[in-house]
Amino acid sequence: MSGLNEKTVKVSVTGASGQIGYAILFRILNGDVFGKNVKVDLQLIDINIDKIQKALHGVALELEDCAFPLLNNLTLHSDPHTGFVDTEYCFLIGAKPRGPGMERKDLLKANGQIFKIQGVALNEKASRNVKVVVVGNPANTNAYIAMMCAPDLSKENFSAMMRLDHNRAVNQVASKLDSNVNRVSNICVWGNHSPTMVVDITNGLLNGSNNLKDLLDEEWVEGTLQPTVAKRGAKIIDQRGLSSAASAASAAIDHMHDWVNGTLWTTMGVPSQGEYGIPEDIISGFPVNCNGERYSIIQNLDISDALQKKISISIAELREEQENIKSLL
Ligand code: NAX
Repeated sequence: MSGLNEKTVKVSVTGASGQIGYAILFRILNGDVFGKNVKVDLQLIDINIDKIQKALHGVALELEDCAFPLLNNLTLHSDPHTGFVDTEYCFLIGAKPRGPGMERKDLLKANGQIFKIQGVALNEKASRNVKVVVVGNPANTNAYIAMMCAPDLSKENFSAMMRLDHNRAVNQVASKLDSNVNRVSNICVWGNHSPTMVVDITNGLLNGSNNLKDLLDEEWVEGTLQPTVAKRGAKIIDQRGLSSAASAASAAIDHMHDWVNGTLWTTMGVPSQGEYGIPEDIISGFPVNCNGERYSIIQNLDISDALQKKISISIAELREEQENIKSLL
């Protein structure tokens, strides 16, 4: 008896030969998202350039060499139309990096094209219940583009990764309070995955009952927590010489894990339906809970005027990004 049940899930990963791809695949096949008894059909996608496809084949050799019992089938692709066939869980990681002299809006357009093609391919080929998390930057707007290019899928199938920002905030708070991350809950990061993101501890708890607002002074929250989270990516590039990869992969694992298995409270970038005054279809960080099937935005939270003002700045940035890619849709 293998101990494995009959369930097999179909998972697609784009940008699979990149840094984050290299860090995430081994975790997926270790059972960190779907559990230790669920087999995985893994569809890896990267661009059609010899060097990159060769690297992808190299990654595949390593995956085979791990002898993961959960690996049911492994296929390699350069076309999302083949890589997304029947996919149920999709990690959209691949994106163009910002090149020298490239403006943010040029990057938006270049990556917008990628996510347009991928949205169309998901619309045609993916399972109707596919869960998509976009990691490739600018993640929120890329997720918006893919969502808008997949009109036959529910908008709820699409999300952007804000979990790295969330995890960074939780870690900072736990370490400030000399506690453990699993004792800190109900923190959220609103807005865009960019330096305008807004860390919100208003409803945060320590040990499930002590309000973070009573334990952390406002000066530290504003002057240390918020900028530390907002500038963490830049600090990692400065120190490591490369952008965050394993922590980003870990956050994507957490994001999908909680969406699939359920959670009482986390942050996901999901399309607004007008909640908290955020315009419809903007993909913003929201506090959500998940019941194992679907996520729900947590409703009726108190938002102070000061917090609302900061969220509005991040939402204005997202609207501007949408404006920049309007011609693609
Ligand atoms: P790498 O440059 O190491 O890898 C990117 C991979 O994507 C490459 O293998 C490339 O060939 C592939 N790719 C490019 N276009 C593609 C396409 N059309 N289809 C399939 N694959 C394609 O970058 P990496 O460090 O892995 O980062 C990937 C993305 O994640 C970047 O856009 C990065 O900015 C973003 N990040 C997002 C984070 C978040 O919190 N949302 C945090 C980490 C990371 O910065």
